[in-house]
Amino acid sequence: MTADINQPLDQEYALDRDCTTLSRHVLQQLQSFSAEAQDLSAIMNRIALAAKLISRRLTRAGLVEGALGFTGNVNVQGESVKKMDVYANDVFISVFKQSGLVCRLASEEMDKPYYIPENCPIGRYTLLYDPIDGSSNVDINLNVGAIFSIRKQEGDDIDGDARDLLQNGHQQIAAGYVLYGPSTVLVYSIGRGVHAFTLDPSLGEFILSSENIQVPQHGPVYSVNEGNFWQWEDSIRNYIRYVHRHEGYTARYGGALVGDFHRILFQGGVFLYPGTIKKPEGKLRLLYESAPLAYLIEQAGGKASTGTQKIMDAVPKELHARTPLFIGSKEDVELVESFIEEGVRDKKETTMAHS
Ligand code: AHM
Ligand code: MG
Repeated sequence: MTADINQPLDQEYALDRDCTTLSRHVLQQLQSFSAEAQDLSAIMNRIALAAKLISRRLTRAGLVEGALGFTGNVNVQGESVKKMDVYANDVFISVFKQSGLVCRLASEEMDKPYYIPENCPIGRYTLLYDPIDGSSNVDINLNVGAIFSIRKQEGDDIDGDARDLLQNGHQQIAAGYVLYGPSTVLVYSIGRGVHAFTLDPSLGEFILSSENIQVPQHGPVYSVNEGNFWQWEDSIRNYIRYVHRHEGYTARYGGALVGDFHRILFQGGVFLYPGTIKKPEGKLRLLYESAPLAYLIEQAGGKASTGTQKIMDAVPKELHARTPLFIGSKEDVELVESFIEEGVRDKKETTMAHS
């Protein structure tokens, strides 16, 4: 029998791969041990800890007292709050206490940002997050996620109104999400490509699983809640009619943005959450959902649009501002945009004809 000359190399590769943890990857990416690089690496490490805690609770949710169901309260968005929303929201706050890293946390679940005063003299960062995205999936054991974004604080925010957060998506210095699926996956970018880490439960560590992810320029999937068809503008209805009548399209919708986005990131296609005639701003929140995912998709070579403008350029009027969202492969987002442009043109012509 001949010796397998590849074995030592394979082993070396496997070892190296297993050692590529999230915090090490951030430092490698920045190619520096500067204070800022250490901060970002430490912030990502804390987010990973939050993800592990939430993942642990989710995997045992059916067995744990008080993990499932509603709290009976309604959040600032007017939505019924789930117990898991509260738990996950608090976990993020807890992991950043006494860290010296993050001064403010702004979340979809909280009316106003949460300040950690002991961190503020040195922690000039703000974490924006959606602690459990797709929480209607929680009670039925389907995939959910978390979305996060990091911005640098500008000014002293003496009034505590966090006005400096009302800026476009280019102010983000990092963004990512956690997908709680059959395995727990953390995807992040610090403006140097998009990378995925899978939680290895035996190590309790997120290990690099895909580096420099690029979204295909076109994919077969369109992902949208078609139950809203009756409420949409004609432009979106026309787009849906188009994909129904052309070969090569397939629908996939999981009711949880992170899962639907993850599929598109890896396989291409487009996710749509349009506004309706009555609610043109749609459902998804710019600061906690759309802008972080737009940051990621642009890093992966894709596109994110409100229909008429790049998500990254959109400026929120308030912390909980919403925008329509069309995100994914470049060609597929552009196709949706072309229907919206046509709709705008048709409206203008009708108005002119009536004036
Ligand atoms: P949530 O953050 O309150 O869970 O709401 C966001 C979710 C997204 O994950 C998902 O894409 C969408 O809402 C589903 O909404 P709908 O039930 O209207 O299709
Ligand atoms: Mg959400």
